[in-house]
Amino acid sequence: MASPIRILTAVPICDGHDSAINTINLEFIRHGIEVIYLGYHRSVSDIVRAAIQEDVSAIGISSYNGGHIEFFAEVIGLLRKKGADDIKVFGGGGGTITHDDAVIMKRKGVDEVFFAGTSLEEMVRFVHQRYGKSRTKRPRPKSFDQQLAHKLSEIEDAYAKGKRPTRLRDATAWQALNAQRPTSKKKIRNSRGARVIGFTGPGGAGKTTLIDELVLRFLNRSPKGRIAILSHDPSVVGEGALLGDRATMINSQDDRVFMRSMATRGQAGGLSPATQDCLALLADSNFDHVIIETVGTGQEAMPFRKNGIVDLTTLVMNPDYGSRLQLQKIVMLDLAEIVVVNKSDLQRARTAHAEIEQRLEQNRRNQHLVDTVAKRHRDPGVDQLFELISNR
Ligand code: B12
Repeated sequence: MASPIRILTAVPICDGHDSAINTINLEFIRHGIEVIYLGYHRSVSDIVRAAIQEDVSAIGISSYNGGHIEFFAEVIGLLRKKGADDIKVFGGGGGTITHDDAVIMKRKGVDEVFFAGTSLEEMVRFVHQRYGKSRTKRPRPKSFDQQLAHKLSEIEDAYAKGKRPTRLRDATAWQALNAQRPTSKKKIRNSRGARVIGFTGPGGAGKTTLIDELVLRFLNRSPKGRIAILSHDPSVVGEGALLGDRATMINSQDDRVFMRSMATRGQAGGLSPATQDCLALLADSNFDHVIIETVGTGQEAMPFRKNGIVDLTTLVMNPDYGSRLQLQKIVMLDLAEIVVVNKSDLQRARTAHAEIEQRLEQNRRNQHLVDTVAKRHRDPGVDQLFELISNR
């Protein structure tokens, strides 16, 4: 089995027409494609950075507000400049892109432009045919991020073929490359280098928004620091996946943040078969912190238990977990060092805090309980969580 095709989709800057791409994304994932969705109102540099870090085969742009000839050309130009012209560009924009425009766009390097009336089936077929072949001849990476992205793909590809990757073979070269990178690392918590912080919790608790707010604080506090995020979303029937965390992460669209989205590819429990090796590579890569986010998990999940893959575990809860009895069943309440009640502006949050506090007291483990409202800028609860994570 080869890895699924990975593509990035986005809507350009100053454009809020996302309904078309939302429909197209769902059709792609139903047909085995992994789609990293960046959201709307996205700049050329955000799109190219994400495409390189995610090591996608192609970028699909949906453009309705005009300026498409220039925008598509700028994406292609920046990909070339960054040595990533193996990443192809295609897209559409209904009737706003004329046939004459499309001729110019193709001359400038766009693979294909889809017009009004094209069936979803036709677009899926195009992606499978054009981007389905494995990319054997990769360009020589021009940057650290590009090299890292290629290596993460190698690990995922090896697992897709049922093998464990042989990445340790060139570990020395990797370490030498790493040594050239400046780092502001102050804390070395483990032999691998970076501190690995795990975030887990039920779907909809606000993990992604919370991580994005923590990243903002990290970037402000460490003007030269770098952070990596390994984010997971579930694969669906048909083996595609909508990897949508980037669309929520606004502050993390920054050159000092390396983010990689992973699909679970059939593994239960919140992570992918390749997670552990990918995480080890990131932890070896001179980031100050590595954040790992699981998919939304259930009561019995213990995603980070295996081989102590994280240094610190944070469980993010929604105040609406049901009755107090439900708390007894959530295994991570016994294991997490930090428990966050996010959305603490909701009516039930005070009761939730009291009930979870009582539940944690039974453990006698000195666990921390923090209330946050991640969607609120400068939330004091998120500040408190950031200090807690930074100082532990
Ligand atoms: C729905 C819509 C809206 C909705 C958007 C909702 C949303 N969340 O997306 C709302 C009402 C919010 C809206 C707002 C505006 N809109 Co409007 N909108 C449309 C409309 C009617 C349909 C677009 C659409 O989604 N079509 C459905 C898709 C599935 O079909 P399609 O467009 O034919 O696309 C095909 C292919 O191109 C392909 N495709 C499309 N994208 C991609 C991407 C990839 C990767 C691939 C493979 C294929 C592909 O898929 C389809 C296959 O058949 C168009 C008019 C039109 N008929 O195109 C105007 C239109 C795009 N809007 C327009 C305008 C002006 C606006 C506003 C500025 C209006 C205003 N003054 O406020 C705002 C701006 C919004 C913003 N923030 O950017 C103009 C743009 C004019 C231009 N560029 O020259 C249009 C053309 C209407 C018009 N004739 O004036 N709009």
